Amino acid sequence: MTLDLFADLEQDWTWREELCPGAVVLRRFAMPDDTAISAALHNVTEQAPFRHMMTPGGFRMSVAMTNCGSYGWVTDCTGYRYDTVDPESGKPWPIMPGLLLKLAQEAAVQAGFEGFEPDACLINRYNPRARLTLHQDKDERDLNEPIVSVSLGLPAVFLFGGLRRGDKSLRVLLSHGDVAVWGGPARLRYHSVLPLKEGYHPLTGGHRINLTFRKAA
Ligand code: MD3
Ligand code: FE
Repeated sequence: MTLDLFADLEQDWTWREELCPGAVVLRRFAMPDDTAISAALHNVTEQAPFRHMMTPGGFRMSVAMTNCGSYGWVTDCTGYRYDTVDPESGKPWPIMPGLLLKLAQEAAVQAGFEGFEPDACLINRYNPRARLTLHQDKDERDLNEPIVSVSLGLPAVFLFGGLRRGDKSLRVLLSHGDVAVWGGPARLRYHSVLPLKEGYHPLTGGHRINLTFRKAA
């Protein structure tokens, strides 16, 4: 009796929330590895520091970004693309840490996407008031491949829309350790992140970090 009770309690550290067909949030899935993830990220950002990129429209992004993996997502006055080289250094992006790759693949399997082999990890850093305006992720070559997102640090309100820009959206709070996976019928849904509220998190201080694992090529 007592042993069964402990078995149930031990399974409550993570749970899943289906947002719609093809999109699921694995709550706190990354939490057991958070310090190791943070250490791996520090190593990446030493080689490829966070920077505020420019949109093709001439705006400086409020979210600071960098990448690891064979490909990195970049934006400049000429447009959006995936590039094997960091334009700031002229060097290849840092290697995707094995721990991060494993986490993304385990999350993909949990969400029903077997055989996910991400070759790009976009790393977003939100300061207070930073936000991401409504967009679709469609710069990847094969849109049948899912995307896995890992949220760390301060929570953010994520707006999960439909397949058309004007569709009504669902508000989802993404908190420390939450992993979202979307693909299939949800792959091209519009989404945005509301301006980050000020706060303090023991792992990230005054920031929110979001990692998105993609198969770019
Ligand atoms: C999209 N990042 O980098 S990922 C991006 O929190 C990006 O930094 C956001 O959008 C961030 O392109 C959000 C979380 C997410 C979760 C579920 C989704 C994005 C989704 C479901 C459908 C489409
Ligand atoms: Fe996105």
